[in-house]
Amino acid sequence: MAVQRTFSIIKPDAVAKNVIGEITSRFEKAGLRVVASKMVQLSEREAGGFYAEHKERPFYGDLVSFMTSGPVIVQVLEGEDAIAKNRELMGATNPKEAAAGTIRADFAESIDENAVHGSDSEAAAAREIAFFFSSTELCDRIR
Ligand code: IDP
Repeated sequence: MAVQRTFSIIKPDAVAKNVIGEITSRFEKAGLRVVASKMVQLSEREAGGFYAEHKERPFYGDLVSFMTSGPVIVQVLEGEDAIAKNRELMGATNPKEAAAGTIRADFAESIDENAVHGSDSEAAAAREIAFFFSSTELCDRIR
């Protein structure tokens, strides 16, 4: 299995709940390593651009206002099969359907406030990492 990088957001609901460390700890325990991390307050323009693929969906406006409602932690995670591994740790989009023990089952309240984002493909990971991080903010070869 190849070493990959994936992009993660700890969303405003989880930051407000003070579970940044608990969520990051799940990444680490699963063998993923944080290679970039920062707290940011997204503007409407940034949140809207990040979720542009959902522009026509009925929940787009609510999603943008939720994502700008408070600070988020954006991270790049690295490890074997990182994209799929992170999606597995996150659980289903709707926390009510998320498997027991997943981040969304344990920390999220609803489909629109669901604690975390994670890239769903290599193309998405590359686009999303570049959206938030410059190359000098990504740490290589942490051993
Ligand atoms: P994902 O975050 O599990 O990859 P996506 O389908 O890419 O799910 O949706 C992006 C985000 O949009 C979700 O995490 C959730 O916050 C929000 N969302 C998706 N579907 C709905 C919905 O039906 N109602 C409200 N919000 C939704």
